[in-house]
Amino acid sequence: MYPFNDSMKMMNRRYTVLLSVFICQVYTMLAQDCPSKQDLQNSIQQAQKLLSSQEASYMQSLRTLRKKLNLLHDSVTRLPAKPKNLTCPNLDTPVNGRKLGKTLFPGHEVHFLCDVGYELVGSEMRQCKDSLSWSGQQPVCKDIDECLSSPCANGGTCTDEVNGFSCFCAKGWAGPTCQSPTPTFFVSIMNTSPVVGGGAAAASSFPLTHTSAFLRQPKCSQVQGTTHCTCEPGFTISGRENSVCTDIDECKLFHNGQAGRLCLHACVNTAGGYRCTCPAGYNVTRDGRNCKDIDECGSRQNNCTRDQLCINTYGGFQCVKVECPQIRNATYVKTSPTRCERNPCPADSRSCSQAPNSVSYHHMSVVSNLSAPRVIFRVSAVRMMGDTLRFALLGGRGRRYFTVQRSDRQTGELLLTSPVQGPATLDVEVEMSELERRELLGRYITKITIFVSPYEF
Ligand SMILES: [Ca+2]
Ligand SMILES: [Ca+2]
Repeated sequence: MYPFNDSMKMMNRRYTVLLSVFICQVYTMLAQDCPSKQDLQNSIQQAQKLLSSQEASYMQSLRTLRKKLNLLHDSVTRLPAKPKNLTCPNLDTPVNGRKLGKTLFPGHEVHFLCDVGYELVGSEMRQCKDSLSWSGQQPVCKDIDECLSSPCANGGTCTDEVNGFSCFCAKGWAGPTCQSPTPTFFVSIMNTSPVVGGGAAAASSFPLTHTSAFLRQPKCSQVQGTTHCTCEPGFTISGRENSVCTDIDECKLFHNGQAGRLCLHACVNTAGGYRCTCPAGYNVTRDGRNCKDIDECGSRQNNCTRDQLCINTYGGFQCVKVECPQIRNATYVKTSPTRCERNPCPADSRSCSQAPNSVSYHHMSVVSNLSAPRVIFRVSAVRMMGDTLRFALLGGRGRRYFTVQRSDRQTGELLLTSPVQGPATLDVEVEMSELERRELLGRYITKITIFVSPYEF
C-alpha cells in the first residue's frame, strides 16, 4: 500500500502546482490581477480535500473488490473435481454390420445396420443416457435364413446361403425353386407287349361307340412276329389287353392346386394335351403356363376420371383421388399429383408450425403372401437442415404388418414384417422428423397405400 500512497501524494503535489499556474493563467487571460495568496491557498486546500475524499472512496472500492475476489476464490476451491469421463462407453460395431454415430455424449444416438443378407437382432438405435449408460441392447447381425419360408417346392431341399438360398430338387422337378416339372413326360408311350390277334384285330375290336375325344385307337404294327402299339402324343395305352389309347390328364398328374403345378393358376385337361387359364385381369403368357397382369392404366382399359390417379394392381386396377389433409389452423396446397405442402404459417401459430410440412402419397401393388421380412419402401431426406432425422410409423390400417428401420443417416425403410394374404388394401404412414439440438424443425409424412392381389401373382 505504501508505494500507492506515495504516488498519490506525489500526484497531489503536482496537481497543486498545476492548479495554481492554471488559475493564474485564467486571471491573466481575463486581464485581471492574480488572486491574493490567501485566496489561492483556500482554493488549493479545497481541491486537496476533494482529492482526499476521492482517494478514500477509491480505496474503499478496491477493498470491496478484493473481498469479492476472495469469496469467489473460496467457492471455486470448494467445487468438486471435474469428472474425467462424461461420455458413455464406446460401442462395438456388429460383425457383418455397421455402426453410425461416433458421439458418445448423453442425448446422442448411435444407429446400427446390417450388411445385405443379414438381419439385425437387438436395438437398431441406442441412446447415451444421462446416467452415462446406453439404452437398448447391443445388436448382432444374423444371417437371414432364406429357407425358413420353405421356398423350394415339390419336395426340394433348401440350403441357406449368404443373401440367398439354393434348392436341390426332387426327381421330376427343376427350376430355381423346383417349380417346373422336367419336360420329359410328354412322349408317346410305346407298348411292347404282344396283342392277341394282332394290331389290325385289336383296332377293329375297339368299339367305336365308345370313342370320345379322350379315347383313341392305338397304332399297331408287327415286327418279327411281335406287335408294337403306339399312341399319339398326350395319350397312353390302356384298357384290357392294352387295346385303347386314353388321354393323359396332365392336370391331375401334376398335382393341380399345389405350388409348382403345371399351370400358375388353373389347368384344363384337353384331348391329347392341356391348357392353362388365368383369372380375369390376367393374360396367359406365351409359354402357356403362367399369368401376366394386364396393365389397365397403361392400356387405357380403365374408367378412372381426370381428377383420379389410375393405379395398376395385380389382377386389376384402382382409381384413387389424392386430397390434401384437413388440419386445423394449417392449409395445404397440392404441389404435384401426389404431394401436398403446407402454406406458410402465421408467425404466432404454434399449432400450424407443428402440422406436417408436407404429406406425400404413394400407391403400391403387391402380390398375395409376399415373403417377409422385406423392405418395400424407402423415405429419404434430400437435404438436411438439422442435426438429427427420426423415422416413425404412425397409424394406418396395415400398421401391424410393418415396421420402420433406418438404413443410413438420411434414409428410413418401411419393412414388411409378415406376409399379407390378399385381397387386401393396407395403408401406413411414415413420419420423418427433422431436429436441431432436439428442437423440431419439420415433419414430413408419407402415406403409403398397398393393394394386395387375391393371388400370389
Ligand atoms: Ca390331356
Ligand atoms: Ca392390372
